[in-house]
Amino acid sequence: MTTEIPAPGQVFLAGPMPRFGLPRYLGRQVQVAPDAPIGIFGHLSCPAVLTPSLLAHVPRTAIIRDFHCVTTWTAPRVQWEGWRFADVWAALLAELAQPDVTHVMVSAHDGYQACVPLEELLHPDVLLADHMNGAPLMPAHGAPLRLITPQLYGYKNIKHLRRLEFLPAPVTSLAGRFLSHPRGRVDLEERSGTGVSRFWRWVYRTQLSGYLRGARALSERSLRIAGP
Ligand SMILES: Nc1nc2c(c(=O)[nH]1)N[C@H]1C(S)=C(S)[C@@H](COP(=O)(O)O)O[C@H]1N2
Ligand SMILES: [Mo]
Repeated sequence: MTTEIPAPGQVFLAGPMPRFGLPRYLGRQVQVAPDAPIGIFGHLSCPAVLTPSLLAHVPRTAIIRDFHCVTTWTAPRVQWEGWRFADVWAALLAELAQPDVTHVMVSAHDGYQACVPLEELLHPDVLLADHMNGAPLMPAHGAPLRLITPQLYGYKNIKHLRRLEFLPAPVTSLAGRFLSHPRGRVDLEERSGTGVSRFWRWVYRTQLSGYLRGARALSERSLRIAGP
């Protein structure tokens, strides 16, 4: 939800939502064709693809939600438009999925990936978004299509969607557990899978201005390389 008070341990940012992420990915500005299919793999009756022409059969929807990065910044009232994941699931994916599917490994064109519980993906706020604040999604924010999971930290809001892999169990590496929680709920402050999740707000808060400065520099450089 959008609120006057930020979520636990978060601070509101003034100005437009920054482009953000781990430095490794921020330096890689990818250009993806608008009609690039999204591959669907894993525990399915057969591999499949999601394409714009298939999504055209699903009703569109829009939401306004605060966007929370685990490093403690919150962008207030961001508007997203696209398709509710639950509608896409019902119309196109549920009939393909094996009954044991509990998690989805979501991969991006920049090499980023994150595992998200299916139960969280089916939350009515979760969108496959192709528009942000009334305009087509920019490459900087994950064009052509990104996942928006407002109830989960930014690290589960995967940009530049490339593939979804349906799984019967979660996948998290040791490094992944350090930097992210297997679920990542904002209201429960699930910042990290290390067992001392809330503590991380203090670590991130002291570094936040440096993270934001670094992200701006890397983004500007990669956007210059990608060209207008
Ligand atoms: N493909 C991809 N998706 C990603 C990331 C990334 O580096 N690559 N970073 C994540 C993190 S940590 C955050 S906070 C948000 C930032 O989204 P923004 O760049 O649109 O602000 O994207 C998330 N999704
Ligand atoms: Mo983040």
